[in-house]
Amino acid sequence: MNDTVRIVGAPTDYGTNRRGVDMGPSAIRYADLAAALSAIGHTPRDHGDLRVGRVESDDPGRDDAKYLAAIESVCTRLADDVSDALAAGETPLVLGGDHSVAIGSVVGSARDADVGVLWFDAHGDLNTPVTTPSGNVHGMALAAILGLGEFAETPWANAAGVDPETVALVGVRDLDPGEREAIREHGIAAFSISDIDDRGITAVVAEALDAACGRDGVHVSLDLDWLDPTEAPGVGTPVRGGVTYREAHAALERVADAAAVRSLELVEVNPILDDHNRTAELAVELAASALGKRIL
Ligand code: 4U7
Ligand code: MN
Ligand code: MN
Ligand code: MN
Repeated sequence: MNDTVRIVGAPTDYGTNRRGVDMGPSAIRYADLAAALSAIGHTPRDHGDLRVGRVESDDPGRDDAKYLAAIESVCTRLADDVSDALAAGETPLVLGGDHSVAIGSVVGSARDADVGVLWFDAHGDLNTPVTTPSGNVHGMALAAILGLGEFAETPWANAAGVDPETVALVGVRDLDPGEREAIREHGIAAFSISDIDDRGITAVVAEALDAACGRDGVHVSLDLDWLDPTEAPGVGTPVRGGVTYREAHAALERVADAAAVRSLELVEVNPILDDHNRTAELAVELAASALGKRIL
């Protein structure tokens, strides 16, 4: 783990139909992210936010992958920032924004490197423009990263070159039919919330790490809707029955123990829907756990 953490805000809401997730980076900073990183011995370097256009004045372009052109513009720039951070010996910490920003994070993290992906989410984010029920690209982010469906012809997205066999979904509980098929067809390791019920979070995370660790480590993508909505109400697509506060910390502590975190992102925090910034505060706490915070 590097000591310097480069914070990059990607304030998008192009990938979702609920407005407000573009304020995620501000809310997470306001929840004292920098202080939390300093307290555990890291040096935070805040690079500010990427410039992102306003969804209200942009054209969605197509119904089956809305605002894909705008998302390309953000993700291409984000990928460069993430790979610059790594080249400078810093650990990238990306603040979303909706989950479509993961395309940029992973493309940047995997540039000239062998990287796996740990996807902590209620959802699979494995839809393609053919299978999507919504047209929202945040539900297609992982499919884009893996070059599934038409994303095979979307060079900026599948530049990641991540092997589906080094991806693990942890705690999924809301999958669409096309996503189940993608998991089976491409051999993606998927651990559902019932696997966590049966075997416990630490056993599941150990297996997910085994599946997802590339030679150069792992990109950790944390969608706050992974947690139960009682803990994380400030998200656009809440799903009941999520992981608990302690399960979430335990998971990220184990990931930190594996000393494998190459890059990290916190996405889908929506301050408009939140309860006094509770979800942003939780995001900060979980980032600290993933970056080495210990109780003793
Ligand atoms: B998130 C959904 F249909 N699967 O594709 C879709 F249920 O980044 C939700 O995980 C996607 O929050 C949620 O629109 C995307 C829907
Ligand atoms: Mn997601
Ligand atoms: Mn989700
Ligand atoms: Mn969501």
